[in-house]
Amino acid sequence: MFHPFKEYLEEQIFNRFDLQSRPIPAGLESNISDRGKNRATIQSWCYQCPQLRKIRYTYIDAGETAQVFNSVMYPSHNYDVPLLGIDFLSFGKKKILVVLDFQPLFRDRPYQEKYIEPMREIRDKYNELAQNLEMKFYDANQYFSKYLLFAKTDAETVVNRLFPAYQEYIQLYWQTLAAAQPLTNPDEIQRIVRAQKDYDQYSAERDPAHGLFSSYFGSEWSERFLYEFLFEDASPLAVASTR
Ligand code: BLA
Repeated sequence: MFHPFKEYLEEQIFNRFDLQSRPIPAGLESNISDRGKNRATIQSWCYQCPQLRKIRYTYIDAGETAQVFNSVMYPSHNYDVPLLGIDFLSFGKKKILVVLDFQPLFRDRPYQEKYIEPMREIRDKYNELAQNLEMKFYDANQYFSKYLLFAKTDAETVVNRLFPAYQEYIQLYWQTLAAAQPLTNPDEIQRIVRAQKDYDQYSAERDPAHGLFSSYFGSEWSERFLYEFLFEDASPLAVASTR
């Protein structure tokens, strides 16, 4: 269901950036679950380039039962640009949930004006994909922008609306990255290091996918996948943040 989205992303990053492979810890690149009747595969890819220190994406294919495409782009620490977050999920073809956002590292007004306001024009074109759904796992005010796409939708809308919206958001993201001024002040860079690490910690602790991964691949593998690959700058022992 989401293969064209993965292919578009690959075509974009391969042609636009001087990519280098970024290692994925042994055993986490892929897995196959043969529990019961439903075969599920998970596969991940990870790259880096001067502008983006971590580009990761994962595809889960459990046939009709589940299709998931998930990706995060982490800008290099000398850019305060938001992370690009993608989470497209389809369960049994009936339940389709899509989330796409420039995930802000900071919430102050100038940051918002600079990095989030430009999304507005695209978001307004795709109103049906911005449904203001309530978040059960995450806090919409942390690491989500007000122009995120977040919708429960159907297969037809995925093809006809989500795909063009996705392309527009990605193009805007490349423009944003290209226009960003690299930071040189070590204190400012340290602030980005901390903000991206906080994002990993927050995301690892809230991730609603843990149950999904565990059901297919067991809890031990899932824990490693979360803390050693997806959100590797999070610490599994850290006390839950209260911010
Ligand atoms: C929700 N994301 C979900 C759910 C799952 C995943 C299983 C719950 C769906 C449901 O309601 O039944 C799946 N999350 C994953 C997978 C990975 C993951 C497979 O991290 C990793 C491979 N989630 C993200 C990113 C964004 C994101 C980058 O990983 C940002 C765009 C958003 N996912 C997001 C949101 C929800 C969600 C906002 C709804 C959660 C809520 O209601 O609070």
